[in-house]
Amino acid sequence: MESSWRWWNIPGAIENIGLEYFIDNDPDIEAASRKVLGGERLSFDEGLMLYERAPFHLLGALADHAKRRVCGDDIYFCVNRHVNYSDYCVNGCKFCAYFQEIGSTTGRRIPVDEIIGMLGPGYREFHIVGGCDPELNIEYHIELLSKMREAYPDTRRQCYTGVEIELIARNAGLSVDEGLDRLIEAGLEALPGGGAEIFDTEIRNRICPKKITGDEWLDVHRKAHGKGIKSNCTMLYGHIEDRRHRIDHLIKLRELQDETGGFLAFIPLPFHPENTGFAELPGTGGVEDLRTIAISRLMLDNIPHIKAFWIMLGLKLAQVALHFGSDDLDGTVVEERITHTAGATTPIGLAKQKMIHLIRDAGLVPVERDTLYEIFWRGDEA
Ligand code: V47
Ligand code: SF4
Repeated sequence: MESSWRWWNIPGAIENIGLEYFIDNDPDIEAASRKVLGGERLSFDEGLMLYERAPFHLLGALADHAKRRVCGDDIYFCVNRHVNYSDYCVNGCKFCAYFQEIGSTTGRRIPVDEIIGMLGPGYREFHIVGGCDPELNIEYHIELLSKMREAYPDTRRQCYTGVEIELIARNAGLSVDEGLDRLIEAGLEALPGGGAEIFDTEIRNRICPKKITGDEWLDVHRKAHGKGIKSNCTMLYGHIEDRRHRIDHLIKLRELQDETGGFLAFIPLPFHPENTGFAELPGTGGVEDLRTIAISRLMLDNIPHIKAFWIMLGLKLAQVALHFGSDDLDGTVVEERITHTAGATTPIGLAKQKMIHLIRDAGLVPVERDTLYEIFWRGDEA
């Protein structure tokens, strides 16, 4: 399946491929495309211009080029399991269909031993997140982390968004630094990327006014990186923000990455409106999803991995995204409640063999990884 032919490797590639088709005789698009091909960083204006105006196939080809520079034909996946330990949340974000008011009787708050019973052998990662539930104190989380480590020492523990870390620390009367130290000591190995939403203050105040600010979220990750803890980052798009807010968000992530180098992967999350405070919004279309993945790859020239989270994109679009700048399908997941309560129709849980098949079917090479991108198996090996 693998072919060594790449249009950008041909001398004068842009001209050869048909300037009029790809570049559309637009000197701005041509100049920005040449920057990408030359490995130069895009500015805010260049990013926004490409996002808005670049022909669809050009944007995809540029992102694919940038992706291949980092990892060639490799596409990563992880045999992982998500657990949402509590639905209760004090933040009540308007875009969230998942949370339950504290005190309601319909939520689920899972005792530590029950979570341990839900896990099992064979996973490379446990991805543990939940609502901001003040009734679960830091001792609960310390017990959870240490019991996971004891029961499954070889499975990576990627737990708690920056938003949860801040709440867990504050409720224990600790600083974020001290809270992180306690959790790391108990077995925390990496932070997932949730809670970033959109950093722009005006938009953030309208979609999640009670959540920590964008700067505070970035600071939790800065502090974690300073302690040698790697993390992911996300962006929730397709609600009331526009493309300028998205480019601004990507640049803020890029700046922190320049400072710390601690982000492993970026995950763009398309908004699912069902059962949320924005149920009247239409949600994103597939073309916008692919354009967003592509521009993320182009702007985030210092974050190695861009995930196509199949749970939110749908399996087939996630597979196509592997040709638009994504190099990672996330994982088998097993249980995911946040998007499914908001109307995602993807199956919950995907077997490893199906993931391998999807990647191969895209003409690419499946590579099994853990949270920290340690590699266990490559699909081109015997
Ligand atoms: O922070 C909430 C988002 C995030 C909705 O780090 C919604 O590897 C769409 O961060 N429609 C949690 N999105 C999920 C997340 C994640 C997922 C996969 C991998 C990783 C990783 C992280 O889900 C929340 C929020 O931004 N979200 N509600 C909704 N209605
Ligand atoms: Fe709570 Fe997270 Fe939902 Fe916001 S997105 S209401 S913080 S569970």
